[in-house]
Amino acid sequence: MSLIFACQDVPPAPWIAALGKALPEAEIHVWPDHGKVEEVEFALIWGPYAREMKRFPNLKAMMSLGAGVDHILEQVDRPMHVPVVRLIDPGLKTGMVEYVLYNVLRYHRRMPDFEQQQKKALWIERSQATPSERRIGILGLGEIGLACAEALNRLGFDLIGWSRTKKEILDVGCFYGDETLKPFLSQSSILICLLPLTPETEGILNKATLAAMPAGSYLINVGRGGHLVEGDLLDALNSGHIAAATLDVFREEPLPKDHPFWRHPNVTVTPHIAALTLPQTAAPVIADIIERVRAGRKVPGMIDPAVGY
Ligand code: NDP
Ligand code: OXD
Repeated sequence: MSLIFACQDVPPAPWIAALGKALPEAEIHVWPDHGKVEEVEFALIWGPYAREMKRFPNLKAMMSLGAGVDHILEQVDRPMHVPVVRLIDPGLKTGMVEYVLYNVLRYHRRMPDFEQQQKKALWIERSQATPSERRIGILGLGEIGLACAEALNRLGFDLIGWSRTKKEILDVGCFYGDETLKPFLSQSSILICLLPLTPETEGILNKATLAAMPAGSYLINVGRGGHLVEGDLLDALNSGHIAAATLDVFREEPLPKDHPFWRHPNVTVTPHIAALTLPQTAAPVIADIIERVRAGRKVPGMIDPAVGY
């Protein structure tokens, strides 16, 4: 059995080492090397390589190197009969929880105000809210949204979440379906986007939905750049309706040097690092997926092409 590692801008050496340990019997090739085409059964993909996988007649699964699979599904000329699997990786989840907690606490404790004050040597006390007085909305209550909700709950925040299907989660006010989106947003004083990018969620953070949020609220987008209509956010920031935004993902990555987000005083930009997929935690997950696919067992993270995630 051989596995192709086709991942853009990801140094392969640590992956070869970790995958070699988790899958001692596998032959691992780094794209464009692929050995004998008929021996390739699995592909690990990050970037625009799904269409290239048509050349492998015995391919059994295309695995994303991350939680998102938009980079695979957008390639409609990929081998459509081959299942697509996302990673449900404990290390990735921990990284996302850390990033979300850090940024929620930064806004909750008004750190951007103090950062601005320090620039002018201003000693000004500001009002403080308790976590229970702060209602936080999470768009997407999947693997990562739920892990963030649990962590924020432990700090005592007042939580609401929005998903496609109905949910009941202890201490989280659950909304589902398109018709509840605006009521959900109208209560989210910090909004965290943890949706997958699909035709239904593309551009979901736009003029109308940002306007539905309370005046002076905050946005943290860690889903995908395609969720956000960038000009609409700039307008909402410039009018003061949205107080500040932390953006980890962008329509164009790397974010172009002349993009206004880089220099906007109320925008924090990070270069798609909310969580990196780490070889040491992901390799055992990948080995488990391969074992399950080969045994014909249920595979966690199997994508339903009909819903797009
Ligand atoms: P999951 O598939 O586990 O969860 C997705 C959630 O979004 C589910 O709750 C789902 O609802 C909800 N959802 C999907 N479509 C809709 C819709 N049309 N309307 C309402 N809710 C919807 O994904 P993960 O939690 O693992 O990951 C989420 C995303 O986070 C990834 O797709 C990726 O884009 C992003 N990500 C970003 C990273 C970064 O470094 N910036 C790192 C890792 C992930 P339901 O539960 O009803 O199915
Ligand atoms: C992911 C990501 O989807 O890092 O895992 O964006």
